[in-house]
Amino acid sequence: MANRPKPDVAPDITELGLEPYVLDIELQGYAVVPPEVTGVTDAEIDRLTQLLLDKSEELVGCRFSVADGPECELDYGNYGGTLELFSQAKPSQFQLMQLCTFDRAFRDLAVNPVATALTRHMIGSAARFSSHNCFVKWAGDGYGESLGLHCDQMGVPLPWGRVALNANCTWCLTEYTHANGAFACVPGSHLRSRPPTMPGAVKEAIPVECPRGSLIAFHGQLWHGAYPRTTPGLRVTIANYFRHASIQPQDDIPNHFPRALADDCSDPDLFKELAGFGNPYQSQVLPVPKAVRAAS
Ligand SMILES: O=C(O)CCC(=O)C(=O)O
Ligand SMILES: [Fe+2]
Repeated sequence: MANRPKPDVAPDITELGLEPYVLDIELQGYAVVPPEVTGVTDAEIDRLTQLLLDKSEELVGCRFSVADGPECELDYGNYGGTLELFSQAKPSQFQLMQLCTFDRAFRDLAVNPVATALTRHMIGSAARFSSHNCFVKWAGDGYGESLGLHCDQMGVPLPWGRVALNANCTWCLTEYTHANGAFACVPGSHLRSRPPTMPGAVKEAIPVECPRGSLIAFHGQLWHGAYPRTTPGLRVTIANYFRHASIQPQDDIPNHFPRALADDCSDPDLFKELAGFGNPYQSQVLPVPKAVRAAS
């Protein structure tokens, strides 16, 4: 039909067949994208997981396995956690940070075409990296009764508009079930333009259950958290966190990320753009006029 209106999405959304996920993001505030669509293979998920388990062992000092969890009891001392503080829950996870400095596999994931197309749908062409983190979680209190419900955009003052100022690409390296400690969210809450109201939000929350390798892409205004893990073993997650260029990054990637590493990935140009390297005004970027003196 000659006059059929064009859908209001970028060409890469159409080319990658992502319209159903865009619709989910628009209506529910999140989309669960299966590995067949993201193109991330089973072997790649295995390798990412093993790298993270090895790094965990290096930092914590005991072995970790997806099936059995940490080999030892873990002691956090007086550390109370982050989202755990909402309910005074005892932390049963830790985060590994700056993943893109560890190995090329994490940089390739950071520029995954499906994840970045969905992120740009939410934030626009001003999308930039904020931080790249891993969550390693075992059986325990999780975030407690509050489920740690929050919005990733909560640092931005109200009123919030419809453009996401943060977006999150959560890669589930292990299967997500309610009992395994799945992501929790209130579908459609990104349309309420405000942070969660407690404790009512907990009753509205649902577990997002999905197979290993899935991507959960979600809007910075979605009310979300996670359920405690009640089964043995580990939930291993990569959270690639994006921001609008007007928002401060969690990790100062523009100034501190080693630039040579950015060239070593599947899409260096995209990595550098999302990293936000080369901000102007950090040197005398604009010329100054020259004084012209009359010859004496
Ligand atoms: O523990 C989780 O799954 C949620 C973590 C979270 O809030 C986030 O990645 O923004
Ligand atoms: Fe979050």
